[in-house]
Amino acid sequence: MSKEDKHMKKDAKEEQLDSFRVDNEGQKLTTNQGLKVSDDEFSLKAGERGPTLMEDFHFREKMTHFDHERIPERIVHARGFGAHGYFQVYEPLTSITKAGFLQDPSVKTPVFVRFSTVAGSRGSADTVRDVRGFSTKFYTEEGNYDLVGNNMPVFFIQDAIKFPDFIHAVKPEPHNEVPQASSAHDTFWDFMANNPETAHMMMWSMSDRALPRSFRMMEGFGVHTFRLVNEEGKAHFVKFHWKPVLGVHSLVWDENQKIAGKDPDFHRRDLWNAIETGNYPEFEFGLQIINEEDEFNFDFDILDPTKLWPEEIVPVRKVGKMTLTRNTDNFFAETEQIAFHPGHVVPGIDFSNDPLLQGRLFSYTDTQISRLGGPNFAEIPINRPIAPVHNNQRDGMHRMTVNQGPVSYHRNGIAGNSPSTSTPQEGGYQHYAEKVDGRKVQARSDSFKDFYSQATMFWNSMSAVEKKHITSAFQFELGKVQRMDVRQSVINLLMNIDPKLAADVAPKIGAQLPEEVKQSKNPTPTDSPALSMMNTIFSAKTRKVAIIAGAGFDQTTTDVIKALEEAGVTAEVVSDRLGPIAGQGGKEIEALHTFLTSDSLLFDAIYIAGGKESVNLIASESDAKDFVREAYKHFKPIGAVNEGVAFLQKALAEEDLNAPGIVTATSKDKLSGFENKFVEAVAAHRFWDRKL
Ligand code: HDE
Repeated sequence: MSKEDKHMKKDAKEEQLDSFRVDNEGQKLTTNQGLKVSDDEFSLKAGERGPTLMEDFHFREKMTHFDHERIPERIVHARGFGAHGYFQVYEPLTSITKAGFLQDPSVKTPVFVRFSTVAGSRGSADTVRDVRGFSTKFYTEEGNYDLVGNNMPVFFIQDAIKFPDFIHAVKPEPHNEVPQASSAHDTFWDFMANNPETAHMMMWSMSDRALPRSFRMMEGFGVHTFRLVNEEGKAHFVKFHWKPVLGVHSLVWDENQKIAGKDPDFHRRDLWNAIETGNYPEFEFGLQIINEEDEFNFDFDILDPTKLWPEEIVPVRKVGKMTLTRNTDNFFAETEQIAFHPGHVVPGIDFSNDPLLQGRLFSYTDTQISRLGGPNFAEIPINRPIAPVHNNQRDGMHRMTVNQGPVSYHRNGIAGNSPSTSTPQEGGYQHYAEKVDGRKVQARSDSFKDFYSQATMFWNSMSAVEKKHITSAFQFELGKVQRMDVRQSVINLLMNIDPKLAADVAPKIGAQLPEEVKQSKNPTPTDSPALSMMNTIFSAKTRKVAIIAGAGFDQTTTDVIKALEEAGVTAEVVSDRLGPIAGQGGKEIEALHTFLTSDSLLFDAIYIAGGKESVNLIASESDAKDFVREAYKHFKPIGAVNEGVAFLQKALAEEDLNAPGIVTATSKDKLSGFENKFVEAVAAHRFWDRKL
């Protein structure tokens, strides 16, 4: 954190958290009763070699607390990582919503964001093929507003009643608890094949969106249709979006699998480091808005959570920005204990009848009661609103509030009927008075029955590279499925999305290509360019480059490091040893990694320094060539000058040296401008045209 930030005015949430923070530094060790402890190493025993005595209250208190340190992990989204920040609206949104935090661009609303994977348990790896959760708690002056979204705009199922079934299918299989954090197994694909409403989301989860490079480089979506309501009571349907300022970027599948072993904390480390180094992650807040009168003017049902609103038809209006500026003090107290709920809303934000959303409105409070041990979880510091809380709810496990006075009921005369309700003008929440009329039925609306049009639209919107990745994702995932009939039924389903895709997958998994194709009936746009990650923002900012250098590196090395840093790149030296290393001309750089402690998987690009001595040292490291080859295989930019190029020649096949994204210079004239070219290559991220 920079000096300036440290002195930034604390926001209301931080001030509130201050009263709960405890700093042990310089303090005396005590029991939970505040008694000073004289010995914390040896239990009280009857003689030095005798039995421990029950009387040792300090031992018993310490051990009892330890025995109960764990709480149940979240049933889904168990593995997550969070940070604090703030949100600011660009302009007053008065015409569409009365939500207070969306009115004044000068107001910074404190937020806490938790990113997560869905299927894996708390200790699983970050880089798995999965949907990512993207939950934001806005601590507004009107109470907490939670936007509990994902990094994909649609969902697997249309009705909440299927959620337990879907989650049972995706989680490790119950008889042997295998596989962890993976969808590549029979029950997941059996569910997909038997529930064709999953078709659209299946395409998203087989796409590169399921393999984010960083939490900082993912979009976020509210998924469901919500309502925004203004002061006059007029409502609009909306979809919520988060657009990362750094663009949407992914890793390749091979990298994901290997990083899961090399650095299971890859995403949390990335977020933590970005914030610590002042590279604050930023996300623009976007709205897609549909007038209530237009509800039925689309060829999809706007209540169906397996459908998105193509941005080309309903543009995303960017209305604000969220900046994450502060890491947590304590993972458990903040990230683990935070409790989100899509039903935590403020005046001006309301729901739609999306049957998935309606079910979520029940589930989230319910789950916290077992996860956080009772109904008082809203009193946990991270969950407390900054708005005052007054009501007649009382008691329960772990109650912290000391409510005064005899009255705990509404309506009362003794306390003048306080706490009193508020009119909408005073800020009282009023549900949108939607007219509802219908028979009680258990049914799927006919308007929800087109499962394939948007799945096909998604496929059609992909670039050739993205299509290739999706095809091999299906080949991999279905290749892990043991039951032939399950593999076959997924191919049958794929035929309805794209017969060519089905044809490319089927032979690899020993399945047959059925002749009959049940084409979808509803016309939709053939593609939506906004869905392709090729149309995102590309930048060198915060990319991580490995500088491979040993003692005696040449003088260009520090110029390259400087140029990279000026472009906002993080350059870290990988060498044969850790610590300071001396180069030509008295230059010194600090090696943060060795080939043993690091891997090119953990970098976005690599640079091989020149200097004969340096290159000789690097060449003597047995892992150095693999480091370079793997970066090549993962389409990463590789830079080298002078003797560094000679090393590159040894590491790569001759025909690969002129491949896209290999930036080299040996002669003096070529050296001028090298830094810019290399920075440009880093900004381009990956070079997909390489032959492997
Ligand atoms: Fe969740 N979901 N969900 N979900 N969800 C939970 O709540 C649930 C759904 C999402 O960082 C649980 O506190 C049902 C869609 C995120 O703490 C639980 C249904 C979307 C998180 C729950 C859905 C989400 C959760 C588990 C179908 C994207 C992590 C622990 C009707 C819009 C929140 C918890 C965090 C967590 C239920 C579907 C996002 C059990 C019943 C769709 C990001 O309540």
